[in-house]
Amino acid sequence: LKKFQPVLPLYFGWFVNQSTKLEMELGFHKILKQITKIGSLKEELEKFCPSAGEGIDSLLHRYAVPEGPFHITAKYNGLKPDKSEDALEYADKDVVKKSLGQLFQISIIGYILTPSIIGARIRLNSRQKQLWAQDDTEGLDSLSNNKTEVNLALTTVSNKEYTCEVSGKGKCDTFKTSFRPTHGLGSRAHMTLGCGPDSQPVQTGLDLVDIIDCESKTSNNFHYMQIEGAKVRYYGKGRCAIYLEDFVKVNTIFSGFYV
Ligand code: ACK
Repeated sequence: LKKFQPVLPLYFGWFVNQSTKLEMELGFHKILKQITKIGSLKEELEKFCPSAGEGIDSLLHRYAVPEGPFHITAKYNGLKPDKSEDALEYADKDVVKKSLGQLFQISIIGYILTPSIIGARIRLNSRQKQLWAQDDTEGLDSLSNNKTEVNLALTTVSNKEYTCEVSGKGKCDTFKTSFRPTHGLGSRAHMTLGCGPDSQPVQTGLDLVDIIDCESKTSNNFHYMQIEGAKVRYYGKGRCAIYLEDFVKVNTIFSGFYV
């Protein structure tokens, strides 16, 4: 019998439908709206994302929504997937074949905002991690040389007193416990929600690796800002991490994206 070769996609991943995409946009707009009201954070962001301080509309204006459905890339094959042993091997895995077309509930645990991208941060469960084949440490080597720079940025920022108009608390609080919501396998999982000038969606994963690196280098007493439903930390150089108090669950379909 002739064995048919699978037709390989540009990438495999979990996809949300159009109505979920719209709901997600509303959800993160609500969060961003609060962020643009945090006094000194606004000033800090303005340095790295010009006009971000003018409010949500100008902030959103900076970031183009990527074409196509919101998705979490589980395995990127590239433009010549048929030439890639690695892509063929992945497509041939039992867990992949069984999962295609199936429904998965995914947890959004927060958002990241950097001068290059806006992304939703995902926590994968153990079944979802079996499908995960992205590099969680890409770019880390160059980041570890930056240790001093990151610490410096953190110190400078944590010495500031942030005024938070939204919660009305006046000052920021400090975390009492270690704060590493995801690390290790699957920690790069994300959905790209927006791309800044000259930036591509692939940057979201790299910026998330960078933010996780900042989390690992931060003391437990590093400041955060409280907004409604989330905590916000600023890691310098225009990098913000938003930690949702209640995770958002979204339904996705595991599939391939073809070009
Ligand atoms: O936001 P993303 O995960 O980042 O979704 C898109 C998707 O594949 C289609 O472009 C991701 N992507 C692009 N290039 C790469 C790459 N070299 N490594 C990993 N993921 C990539 C991109």
